Amino acid sequence: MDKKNGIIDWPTFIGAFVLLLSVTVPLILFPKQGEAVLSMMNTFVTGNFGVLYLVFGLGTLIFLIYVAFSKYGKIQMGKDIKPEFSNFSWAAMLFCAGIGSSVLYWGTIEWAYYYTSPPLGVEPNSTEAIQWASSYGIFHWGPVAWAIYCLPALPIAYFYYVRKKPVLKISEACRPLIGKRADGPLGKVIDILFIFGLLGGAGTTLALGTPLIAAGLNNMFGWEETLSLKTYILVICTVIFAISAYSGLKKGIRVLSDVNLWLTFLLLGFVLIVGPTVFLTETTINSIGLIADNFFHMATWTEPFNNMGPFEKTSFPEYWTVFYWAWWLVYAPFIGLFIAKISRGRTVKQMILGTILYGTLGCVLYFGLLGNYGLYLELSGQFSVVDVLNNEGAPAAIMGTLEQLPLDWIVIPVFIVLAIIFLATTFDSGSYILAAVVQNYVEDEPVKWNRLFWAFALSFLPLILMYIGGLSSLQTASIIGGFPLLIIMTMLAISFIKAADHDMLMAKKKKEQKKAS
Ligand code: NM2
Repeated sequence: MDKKNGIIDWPTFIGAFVLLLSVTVPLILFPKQGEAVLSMMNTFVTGNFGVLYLVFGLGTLIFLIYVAFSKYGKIQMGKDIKPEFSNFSWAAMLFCAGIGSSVLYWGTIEWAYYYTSPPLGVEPNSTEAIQWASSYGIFHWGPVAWAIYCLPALPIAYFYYVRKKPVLKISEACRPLIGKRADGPLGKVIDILFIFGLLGGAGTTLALGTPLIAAGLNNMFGWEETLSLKTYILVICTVIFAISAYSGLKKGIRVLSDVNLWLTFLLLGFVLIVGPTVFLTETTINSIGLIADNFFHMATWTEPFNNMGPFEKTSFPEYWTVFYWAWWLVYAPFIGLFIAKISRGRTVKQMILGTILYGTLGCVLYFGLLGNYGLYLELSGQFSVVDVLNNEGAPAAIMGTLEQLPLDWIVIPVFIVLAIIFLATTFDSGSYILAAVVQNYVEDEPVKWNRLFWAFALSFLPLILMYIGGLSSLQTASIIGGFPLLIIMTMLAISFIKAADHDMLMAKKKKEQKKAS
């Protein structure tokens, strides 16, 4: 541990903050032009490099499956120790950490976007579009997504438990590849880009989640959904978290996470029972089959012939699949740290298969129940989600869907409490890791003022994004933030293999020496 330079790693701290300001200040000063520039950047990156994100996503899944079943799969995170948590707690923690308020949002409404603007050249609002509508959401929250989450967990857990070197910096996890340069400018650049990515991803999350909560409060109390209401919501979520962090209530957020897990079970179970149970289960199973059948096609669909001959351009891959992979990417190193931490005693194979299977399963439940309930309302003619989506926007359509449930006056508050807790936990874990990365060493926990600083910094970008408005601006935050992560994640994967190979070779040599002597 580098104690001689003081606790705060100022170059990384200032570098990351300046990068944040250099993005946010121009957006505040010139919102109109800002929106145009964001949309240009979005089109440029997704249009020219979209294929990289897709290749990266599929490549990650294939790589991890190979690792799981190769000699690396047998590596245990800490020799001969029993896994610290039961499978159930491990899966629950993994899921809660990886998922935030966005699953409430997209789980309920994603299908409606795909129904009206479907992928794969399908006719909008057609019977075929219905099938893809209920499947594509699950795909975007499925095995590729969770593989992206799992990748950084491998090197990090390896250093934690096998080499017994706790890493809280991404640059540190790249050390086997970049050597001493991890301590120099290259290491700082990696950490700054990671922070930048996380700020972008959290920006997307918070700028989506806040209007959802505002819509819920509007539904419950009739409050107008103004920008100031949304600002209050962001501030209150930060304060809830700040109080629990500052008063040393370490358990606070843990308790909130548990509450969230049970409320989720309650909500989803309720929808399954009082909703159209048979429709929900049949549609979900049908979607799983459809995805299984078309997995590679979906993962590689780049819409190559857009606007050529008879082909019309939909930009579906750029708008959705690329955006999603980018969004999972920016969160990945940070969730990777968490997955690593809870995986003591597990083997690499268990970590990989567990993350992909349990993570996907959790998302299938949300999308299968909440999303397909909305689809049911639409198809049965009971309530047109699509109309409300087109006329009043997604938060209103989500509330409209929930209003159709019996006891909606309880369901909506539960849903909103879930979203608020999810937002507070995003602030909690996000600020923890941002603060840790800008410190030279961490004693027990990152310094408090540092943590609070990043908690407030986390709300800059979403505030501005909400002010500018538009789904595409929100998506751009993750897409741009995710771009450097494509390289950093590849470095992490190579680091893991290099470190494991090196240690295996050493172990073999040692054994041979012992035999010889
Ligand atoms: N992911 C899962 O906003 C959230 O729910 C946090 C978002 C990457 C799409 C994660």
